[in-house]
Amino acid sequence: MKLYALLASALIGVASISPSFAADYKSEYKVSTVVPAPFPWGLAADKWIELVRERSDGRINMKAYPGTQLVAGEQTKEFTAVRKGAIDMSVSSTINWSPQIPEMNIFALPFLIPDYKAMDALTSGPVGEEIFEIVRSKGVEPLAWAENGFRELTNSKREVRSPADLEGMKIRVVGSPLFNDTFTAFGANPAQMSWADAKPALTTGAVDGQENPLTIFTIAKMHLVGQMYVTTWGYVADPLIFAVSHRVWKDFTPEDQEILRQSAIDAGAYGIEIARKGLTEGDDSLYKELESLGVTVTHLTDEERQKFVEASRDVYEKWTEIIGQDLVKKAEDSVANR
Ligand code: X2X
Repeated sequence: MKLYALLASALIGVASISPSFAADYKSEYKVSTVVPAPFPWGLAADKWIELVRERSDGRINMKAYPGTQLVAGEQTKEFTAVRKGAIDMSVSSTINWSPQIPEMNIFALPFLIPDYKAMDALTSGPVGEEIFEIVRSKGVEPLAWAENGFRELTNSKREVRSPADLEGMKIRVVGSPLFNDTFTAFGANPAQMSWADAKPALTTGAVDGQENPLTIFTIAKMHLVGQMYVTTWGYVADPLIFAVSHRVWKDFTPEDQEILRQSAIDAGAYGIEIARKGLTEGDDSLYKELESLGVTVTHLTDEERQKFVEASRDVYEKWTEIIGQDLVKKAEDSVANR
């Protein structure tokens, strides 16, 4: 008995100094995403997985599960599953987590975020820190930001330059009620559905349009399901968060936690770069690509954009209360001082 105890404590000693014995790691960690590679979102997740594998010498094995298949495609239930440990890790849109974390709606406040600089000022400033604190307090470790992108409006009916053009149009929106309010305020007829249901609905014409970053549009080939009109208005941004459930996070050694975190930061930087490719002043190749597909791309003038800003003002006020006035003020200041 004594010998066993000695042996056991010797083994524990070895375990604490040798990382390969460090812990009882799972043979696979499941990483939830909505879209896979070659969407920038999926590529960012793949990069994270690859970097962690390399840097841990293969000890930490992660695998991407796109289509939010771990929650049967119900992307607004992803956060709860990560929290409970049904999902180990994820690269997630703030939109999909906002039903459980009201503060996450901050990025979807209509026209809060005018440009990429403003998006960066939010994610890498006090707003990002506060959001991470909230996520952490709910049992999920946030590691880094990546990006889905600015969400632009597309439809199969006509060019949209004003709320009047949107009148009565049936638009697929994502699962946060804020999107319903915003599109109702624009005069459209919003229909909430998951990403899995969106493409069939566009194909059959059950809905006329949708809103998503343009990388999603081109890679999903939405012009082939009749989406021939694109309006760039940058009305909301969609950042992504790399996260690990505390259910598994606590099992990693501090060294391995650092590998997971730094790899997420590096994969996030890569993800942001590819999410913006072709959509910047210096490189507008993605807009050109859309035009070459026969898609009408309408860039709103400041005046035209202002009409949408005014139409959504009440929604902004209403949701400021839900998100929290202090956080919204913090965000407005970050944007103003970017
Ligand atoms: O469902 C969407 O539109 C998507 C893929 O952009 C998100 O998950 C937020």
